Amino acid sequence: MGRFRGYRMREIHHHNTERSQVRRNRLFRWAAIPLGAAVAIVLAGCSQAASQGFLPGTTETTNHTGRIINLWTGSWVILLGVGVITWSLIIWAAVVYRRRRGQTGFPVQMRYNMPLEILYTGIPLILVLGFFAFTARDQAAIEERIEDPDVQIQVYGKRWGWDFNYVDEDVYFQGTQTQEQQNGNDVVDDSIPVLYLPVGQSVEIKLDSRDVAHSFWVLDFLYKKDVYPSKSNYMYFVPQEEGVYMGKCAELCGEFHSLMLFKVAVVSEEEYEAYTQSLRDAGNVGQVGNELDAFSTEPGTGAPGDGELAPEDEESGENDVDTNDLGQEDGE
Ligand SMILES: [Cu+2]
Repeated sequence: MGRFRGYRMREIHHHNTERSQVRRNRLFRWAAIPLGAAVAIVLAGCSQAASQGFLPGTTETTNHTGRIINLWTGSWVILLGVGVITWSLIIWAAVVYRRRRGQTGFPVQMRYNMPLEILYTGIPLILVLGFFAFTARDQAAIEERIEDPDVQIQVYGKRWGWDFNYVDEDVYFQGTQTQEQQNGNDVVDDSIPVLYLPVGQSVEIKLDSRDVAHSFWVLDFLYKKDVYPSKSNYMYFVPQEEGVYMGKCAELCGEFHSLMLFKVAVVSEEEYEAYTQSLRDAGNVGQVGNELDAFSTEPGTGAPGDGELAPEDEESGENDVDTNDLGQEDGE
């Protein structure tokens, strides 16, 4: 049976050589559609948004964003190339080898084609190794420690807000949870805590949590990092463009996680000095410490927080509690 069928197919093929020539020309016309679409997408890429793969910010937002955008768009270009080739081959095979009128059963089966199998194995291997190498290269550059940063900031994540210690200036800001508008679906803009950074200066951000795992994510910086209790993480970068950038907690941390917003204001050196001075004038001198850690403030733990927050410490007079003083270490 099988041999007979194979014979019949070859016969049909032989008689139809001329017609299949015509068909092949028609096929090229069909192939032109996906190719044309791909070219259109590439040409549309001339717009700013598309040329950076629809990522927010610009290549100059921080000293890392150009590198991140290149990795992202470069990966997409290669993967779309693979996609176009693969989709074209699938469509081509489906059209050329479709069942013709009068054909029955299976066509001749092909297997153990060494060159093809080497190709199938080799190309993905090269792609995976390539992506790995470029990712490792960029990650190493982004994570590289700045030994002597111009500005040191300590960020505390807490349910559901942020505290900012300006380490060199010895001042601090305690944020609260972002407020929702009473009528409407938006938040009260003024209630979002703001971290100020001077433009063009190298920054080290030390990340700590008072309670659960959070994540510090500035959207336009194209980078986020987990914020853990009892382990410090670090971020190093140079903000290069003045502006106000939205940030949010990127780790589901509880009921009001969605309101754990913040902003990063990248400002001139003078504005930065003026801002930290305003904190000093408001009495926010010193550093917010770990005394407000959710674990150490549990009653009866005997942790360092207990004594400092207890109102019976009358000598110092520091503890006639005004919330701004809570958890403030002796800065001087
Ligand atoms: Cu959070």
